[in-house]
Amino acid sequence: MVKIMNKNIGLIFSMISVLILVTGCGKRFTVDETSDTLTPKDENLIVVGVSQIGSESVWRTANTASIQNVFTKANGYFLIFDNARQKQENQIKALRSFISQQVDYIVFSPLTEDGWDTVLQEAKDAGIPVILMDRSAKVEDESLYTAWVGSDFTEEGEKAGQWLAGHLAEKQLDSEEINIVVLKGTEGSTSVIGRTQGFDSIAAQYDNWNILEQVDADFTTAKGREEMKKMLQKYEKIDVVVSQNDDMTFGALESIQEAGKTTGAEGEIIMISFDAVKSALQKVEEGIINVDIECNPEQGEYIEKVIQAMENGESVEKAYYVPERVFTQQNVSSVIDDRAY
Ligand code: GYE
Repeated sequence: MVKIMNKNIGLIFSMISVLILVTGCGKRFTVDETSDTLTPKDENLIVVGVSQIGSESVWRTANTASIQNVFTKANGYFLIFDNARQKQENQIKALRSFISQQVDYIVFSPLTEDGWDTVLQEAKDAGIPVILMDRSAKVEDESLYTAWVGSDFTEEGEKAGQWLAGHLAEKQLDSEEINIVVLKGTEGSTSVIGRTQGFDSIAAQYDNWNILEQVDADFTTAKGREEMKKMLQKYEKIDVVVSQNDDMTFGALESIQEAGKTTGAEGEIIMISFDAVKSALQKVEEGIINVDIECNPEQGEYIEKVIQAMENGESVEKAYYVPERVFTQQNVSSVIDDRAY
């Protein structure tokens, strides 16, 4: 496993150790620029089919943009992009369509971890390498995909827990009873599994941390608002909200304000969020969100490096982790202006 740093990505990719050798040999197409359809003449564009989960969050939109910015005709690619609108059946349909079009590579972000063996076997039988992006797939046979590029979600969850432990110690609240609620994203997704496990592993070390409830709010603002409202009615004392993405945080903040409570640096409720999109970082700066655990959506360039390595007949690693940081009021100002999403 490799942690990718922006600076030395080229070096890392050239030093990649032997794991799997996949050749990107496939069809070559020419693109009819007027109609944007493919014609199976011999040309140099690499055809990449991308199945995206949906557009549930700001993070997801940034992730899509990073793919669309990299897989351009100017860079030598023909991109076939499909938005599955949060449905696994749509993703399976998209993958089958990529297979029948004999694309050179399939890139996809699995909605949840289960249920991919059959369609990935079909891709393998057709000789099309599959690169997983962001979330992962639990498959019986690991050779059903070539590589995965994404975040260390367990580490993200641990960072949230470690930050909370430090914060409570600083405020001399480490022997108080601390009531925590968790807004979870899409059930069964890699990001939720990792962030939950990571945070829970830290929570287990503190007897005074009391996780009241972990609810599914599907990574959306509307659900975050709705679920937070219910919990505020149910529990009199909530000290900490752990929200597994910024979009749910935005909804939760609305419900908290409506209930007449305050959050953040000087507030009653400690807000912990994930993703670190620009509008959330502004709330960190304003002291409304205490901490935002970054999840890096800009994965297109890393996926492109994997494809280039395969095109050159080089071996690639099975897993690539993108670099990520933690933002609080202390360090957030320097990054806000440059945030593209
Ligand atoms: O945190 C959330 C998105 O899987 C990392 O999915 C991704 C998550 C991200 O909808 O905002």
